[in-house]
Amino acid sequence: MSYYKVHSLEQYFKHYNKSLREPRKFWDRIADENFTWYQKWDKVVEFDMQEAEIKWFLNAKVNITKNCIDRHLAKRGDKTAILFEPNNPKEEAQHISYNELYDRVCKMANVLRSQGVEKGDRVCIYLPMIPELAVAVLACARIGAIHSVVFAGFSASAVASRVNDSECKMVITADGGFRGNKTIALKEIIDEALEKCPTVEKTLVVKRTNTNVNMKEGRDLWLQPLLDKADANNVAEIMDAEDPLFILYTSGSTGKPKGMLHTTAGYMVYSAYTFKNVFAYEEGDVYWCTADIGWITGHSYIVYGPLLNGATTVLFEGVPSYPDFGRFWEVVDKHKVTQFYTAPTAIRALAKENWEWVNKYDLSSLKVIGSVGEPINEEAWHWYNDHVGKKKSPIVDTWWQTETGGIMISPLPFITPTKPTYATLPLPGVQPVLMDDKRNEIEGNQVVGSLCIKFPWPGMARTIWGDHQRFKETYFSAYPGKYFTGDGALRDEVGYYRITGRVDDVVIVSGHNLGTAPIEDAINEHPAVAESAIVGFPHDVKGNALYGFIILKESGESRDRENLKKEINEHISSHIGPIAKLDKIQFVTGLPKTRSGKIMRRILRKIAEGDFSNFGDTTTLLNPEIVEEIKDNRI
Ligand code: 7RM
Repeated sequence: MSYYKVHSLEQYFKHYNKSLREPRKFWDRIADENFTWYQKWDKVVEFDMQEAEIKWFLNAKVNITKNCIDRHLAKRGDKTAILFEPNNPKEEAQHISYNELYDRVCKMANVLRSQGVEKGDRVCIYLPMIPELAVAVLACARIGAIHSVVFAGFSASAVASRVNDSECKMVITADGGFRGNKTIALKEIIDEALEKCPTVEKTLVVKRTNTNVNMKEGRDLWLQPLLDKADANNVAEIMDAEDPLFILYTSGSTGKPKGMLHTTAGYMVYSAYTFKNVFAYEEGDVYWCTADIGWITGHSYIVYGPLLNGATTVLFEGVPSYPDFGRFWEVVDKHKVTQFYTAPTAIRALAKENWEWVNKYDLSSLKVIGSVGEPINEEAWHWYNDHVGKKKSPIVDTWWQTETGGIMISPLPFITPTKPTYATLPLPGVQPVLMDDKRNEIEGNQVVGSLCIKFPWPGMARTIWGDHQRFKETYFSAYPGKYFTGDGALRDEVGYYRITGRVDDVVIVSGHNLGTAPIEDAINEHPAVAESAIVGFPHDVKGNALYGFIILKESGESRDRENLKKEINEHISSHIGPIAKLDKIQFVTGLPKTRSGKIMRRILRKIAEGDFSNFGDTTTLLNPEIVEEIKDNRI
């Protein structure tokens, strides 16, 4: 029996139990049967969860790009690997076959080597969502260079701090990038960043927007002429299972971003296995994840997971609102997309618009639709289910983190019955537990607690670049011997998990623990409300009280504000209880969000407290201007 694919609910439980009883045998079999190795492992896993030391597939030798590309060439050489859909719908889509991807990655790998990049060197990739981004990532992996993709929306100072933290030797960028009706001057941002980056020796520049840029003598090189001269064959570097594959920065709760380090073999096995199962991937599917490769979702589920399975993966350069709010659905229709994976923030933004934008297009190719990045509220879940999935394509609400490398808790489509707002069951190999304040494991169902994982899985991050102590303290100290996710969750009567949000989003009002997510859910159901964020602020009597920041729908704009406030509180009262009523309600036109769509509650909390002095690390903030507006109108 193969463990690579789960085919039924009964089999899910079989595989799950196998992975509990014999995790080594379970992963051994998956790794053995589905990848090509130069040399197999001596031992499946070795770990010390107290010291945060984890190793998988010890002493195995492998190259992830041989598994993503080379091994598919015999059977799928002409099949489309990457389907590039440009920002401008009038620009032609590009179908890059596996053969062509091989050529492009080999050439790029040879260019990197000829420019002095060696195994173990760090390369910062700061590119828009164009094929060169995926090619650069894979070329690094091919020669054993550690890629550090920085989302091409970060500011110069954010780039500089990431480049310096991991001492990158090279930056790969573009003259500019297209995003909706804007162009972004990427090279200019890099020029500014590199004034403070002494370790960078070379930058390679892709031509995308044809804007004029400064090329610094001795440092900056146009990429295309180098590629034109490069050899289209490249012998992949033989990597140890635990050699670093990439660094990806994720914002910490304070100060400096954390460079999460992922290694080679475990990440490969885990991203491939989870992709296959969570998206019920079958040969011939056209899979589309709308994330940016600058986030972990793009690493695992645009590049590595799909290519490891020989899939066709759509790479979309644009945004959901350009040229209009039908773009996502136009692309699904145009390329007959079978799996569509996006974030609740995008779903909510589109749900605010007329659903005619969806109905204009034929979405009948869709089989599975997914959600990732934050808790999906009930209203958005239903909109997604009704208008996009047409109640026939299951929604996979996938819970995971940059740190976990791949999806951890999610329904398996056509196997696990879905339940709105629930990520449902752990994937085989994943052992979640809920912990109480006294650090005891909470047994049984219908319980809430802090979400931990009590056994290692292959895809987990191994350390924070340059700071193992911080890795240990952040993830392995709160509950000794367990990985602490930082999220809270509830387990319902059948054992389904619902992620309620970061544990620090819990507010204690008059001694009651209130998760802000369910309150936001309730508020968002009010017909006049588009989106909301709730935080606690100190209160003389209650200890804490609740402050609500609320965005109205267009239809709510004309309503009397005082009446609306009353209605919203009555709504909360009847949905959750009077204890969850808001003391203060401020109507806002936007919420401070990270570039990946997560609300930065830390900033809202400061504003609610009336402390405007130090908002901490705001480099990941997408819309700094909204902070000023919210501050000015604070109640
Ligand atoms: C993949 C990703 C991780 C944090 C995580 C959660 C939240 C992600 C869900 C979710 C509820 C989900 N990586 N989160 N997915 N919360 N339901 N399906 O987003 O490192 O950027 O963020 O995102 O709080 O800890 S991430």
